[in-house]
Amino acid sequence: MRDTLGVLLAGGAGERLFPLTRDRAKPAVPFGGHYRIIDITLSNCINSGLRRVFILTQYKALSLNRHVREGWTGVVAQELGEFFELLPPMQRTGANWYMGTADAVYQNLYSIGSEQPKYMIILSGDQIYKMNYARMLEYHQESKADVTLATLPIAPEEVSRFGVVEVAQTGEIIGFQEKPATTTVRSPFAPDSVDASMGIYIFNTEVLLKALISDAEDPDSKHDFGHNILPNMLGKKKMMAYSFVDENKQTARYWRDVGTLDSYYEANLDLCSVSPTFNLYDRSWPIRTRVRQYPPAKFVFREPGRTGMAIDSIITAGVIISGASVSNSVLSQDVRVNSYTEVDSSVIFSHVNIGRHCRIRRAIIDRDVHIPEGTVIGYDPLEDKRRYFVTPSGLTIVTRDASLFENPVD
Ligand code: ADQ
Ligand code: ADP
Repeated sequence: MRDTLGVLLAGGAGERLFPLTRDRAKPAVPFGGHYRIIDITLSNCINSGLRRVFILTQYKALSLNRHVREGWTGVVAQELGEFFELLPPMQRTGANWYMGTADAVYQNLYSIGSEQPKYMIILSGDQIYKMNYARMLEYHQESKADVTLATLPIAPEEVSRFGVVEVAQTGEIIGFQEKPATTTVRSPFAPDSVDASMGIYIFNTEVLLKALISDAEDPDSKHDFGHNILPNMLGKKKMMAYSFVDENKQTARYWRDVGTLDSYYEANLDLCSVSPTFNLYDRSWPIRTRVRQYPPAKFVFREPGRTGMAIDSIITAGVIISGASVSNSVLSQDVRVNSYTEVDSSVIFSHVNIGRHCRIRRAIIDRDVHIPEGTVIGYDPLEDKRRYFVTPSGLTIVTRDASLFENPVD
């Protein structure tokens, strides 16, 4: 991995996670209490021995920048030439911001070139999975590929969200379609499934650089890996599919692009179950984050009608559950839940204060929100829709500017 440079694409707008991405980039959205989504990929980098990573940001990057700077730039040995470095668009090669994923890499050719890596691995900042990139690199080297794409099987109905990879028995890639409406392509290894690109690519550096330079000159290009760079290499370069090996060690392979509010919510609630599919507690594959200093979590009061307790939940530091009950929920740092309140199946971001006598169910509550005494969320869809953002599946998203919060009580 010493010859490999990571480029982590962290600039997507994350529109389908709106309103959680209204003020922050998707990789900066909190996950599992005290993590951000990007921590999962950065942890994979550390655990794989990938210690030189450029993080390309663009969209609403303040919170992301702060998080990476405070939590990650110091964890590698800078004296050994290792780094996790943020690269915002600086209009180096023109007046435009990054146009597409390939353009984001192209605009940083100078920084990349000065590292002189033999291989480059392109990663995405918004996925939840555990992967050892060193295994993928070994496969790339052994198969003498120019490009290797990580793949995993998906159901044919899902192809419109993915790059579809047509693979020969040998593992060689013979076709690629970015997000087709439908496809007749099937996996040679699992005939009911389609091999999908995970958006994770290893390139021999000179192959990628040449492709980026010629793509930049193409006025019709969207400058995107999936739409342009990869299809243009078909038949010209040796492209291999690497079937994802999961370090999570559960029965089914776990990989989620937490792209929608529903999938994001489910990935969080999964962590609360007795046997979660994504294991945060495996010491052989630690997930790290920037941890701020907070006092320990505290649970107080036990008397008829009010018990400070939480069950089947992830509770982080600084939380106080005072005479309230919390179940099946994820609570980020410094949350307060006050007496006679019930919180169920919800994801609560940091510094939220929930007043007394509230009933909250199937909600995501954004940071700093103050929920006034007696608020009911998740029990009356019409009422919820009047006041908050409600998804078609009935999840309620409470953001800082909900009109309700102009007049905080408690
Ligand atoms: P998507 O995830 O839909 O598909 P895209 O929106 O291009 O692809 O995002 C890829 C990554 O790049 C994300 O992490 C995003 O945040 C980031 N990004 C997007 N635009 C950027 C920009 N201008 N600057 C910096 N970063 C940017 C891709 C592949 C598919 C594959 C899926 C798997 O194109 O083939 O199947 O990933 O999720
Ligand atoms: P997010 O990404 O959720 O917007 P950050 O953690 O990057 O948030 O911080 C955003 C702001 O919140 C910063 O200005 C920070 O100083 C402030 N902040 C963080 N923790 C606390 C706290 N315990 N009390 C008050 N403000 C805080």
